[in-house]
Amino acid sequence: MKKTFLELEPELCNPETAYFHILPIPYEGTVCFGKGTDEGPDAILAVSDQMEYIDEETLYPFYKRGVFTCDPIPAAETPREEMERIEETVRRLDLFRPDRFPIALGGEHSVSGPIIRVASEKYDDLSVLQFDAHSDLRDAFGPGGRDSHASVMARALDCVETVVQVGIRSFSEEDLERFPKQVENFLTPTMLEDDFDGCAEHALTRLSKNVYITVDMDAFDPAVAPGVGTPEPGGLSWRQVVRFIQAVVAAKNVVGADVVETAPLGGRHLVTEFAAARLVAKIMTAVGRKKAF
Ligand SMILES: [Mn+2]
Repeated sequence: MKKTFLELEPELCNPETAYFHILPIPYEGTVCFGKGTDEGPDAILAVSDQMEYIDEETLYPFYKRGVFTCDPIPAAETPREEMERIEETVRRLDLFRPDRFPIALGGEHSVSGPIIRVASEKYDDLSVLQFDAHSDLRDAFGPGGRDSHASVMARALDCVETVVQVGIRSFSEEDLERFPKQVENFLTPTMLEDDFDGCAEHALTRLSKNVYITVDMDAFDPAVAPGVGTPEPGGLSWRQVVRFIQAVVAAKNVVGADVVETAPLGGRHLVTEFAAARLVAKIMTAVGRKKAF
């Protein structure tokens, strides 16, 4: 049977009336090191109904706006075909309709590229807020070329003017040469530790009115999310990421999000998929409380 986020009663997962649309994208085609992100969406859906359905900070019942889980996008043969398939699906399902809020579940990070492309056509003045250990700014990398997971923010910058990158602690010389100004949009874990409010304020001045959020689970410290392909020490805490998202949702019009790069460790090591599912619930809470209708 098809897995759905929260396994809700039929009236709460009607695609016509549900506000939140979960889009599982179990794709891994360009990853050259730690593998398993294609199992991420299923693992997140499988643990989602083990959460409580009420937010502990706000007492907001985030499920009540309705949550529809779309059919997973079947993986394509080549990275290019996959990107086209995602773009076509997001368009066909009309996921950026004003009365819908899409949350995609990856899958490797390249899947965000075509979603951001569609969002940038729907919304003028779109910027991207990325949580990630890696800047992902290479113009092309490895087997995926320009559609590599390591190039996804270069692809985002093809469509939007600004990408603010939070949690960054791994980038190449080439990134800095190609995007010399981008360093002003890097907010490293050290910067957040020293001055969280200053960092959030800086992000708000950089981001435009409409914002798309992409979360690579390796932005978190590996203690929070160990099941990722390329773990990097010294990452963000749970509360830093949640508070940052809450601050941006409060100040901007957040139009959609994705949570990618969960690579389940298997067995009883469910920490990462639980963190991803809870993060989706935190995003739903922040967005759902603000956009009351
Ligand atoms: Mn990434």
